[in-house]
Amino acid sequence: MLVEDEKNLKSKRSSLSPVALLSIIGALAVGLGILVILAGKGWKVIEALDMTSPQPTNTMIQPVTEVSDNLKKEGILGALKSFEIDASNFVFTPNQIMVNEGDTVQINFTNSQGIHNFTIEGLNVQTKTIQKGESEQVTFTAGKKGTYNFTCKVGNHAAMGMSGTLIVN
Ligand SMILES: [Cu+2]
Repeated sequence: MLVEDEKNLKSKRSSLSPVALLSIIGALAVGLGILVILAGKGWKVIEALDMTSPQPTNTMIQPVTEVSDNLKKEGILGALKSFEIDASNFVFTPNQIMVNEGDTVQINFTNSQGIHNFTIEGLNVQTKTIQKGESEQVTFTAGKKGTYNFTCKVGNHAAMGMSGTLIVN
């Protein structure tokens, strides 16, 4: 068969000599090899990007809103400071918030995982215990300078990491 084919090619004076055919096949093989190598490198880059960074131990945010400055000037109230605090197993995010003495503090408490509540020791602040996907709002006046712990009172959640700090300056 091969010999016949070669004879046919020669007799038909084909424009593609066997040498030219081999060159093309060789070039295609090299090209395919390069593609395979590039694909491998691309995959490694994706794997590297996929690595999750470690969780920060301390998180802190600025209040979402800072309004009622007029009331503050009038000496009626501190500023209204609103914070979003999310609970999950077993951490509050953020776990540190800072306000000024006399501020009205509004906590929008959401739960993205597990069953939790939000309690501030020594300030008589406590939300209901809520399920995943639920939220609760609690508002209080930061009456006295100091550092207050907030915790989740469910089971041993506080000991497992569900505690944070409210700083009143
Ligand atoms: Cu909890």
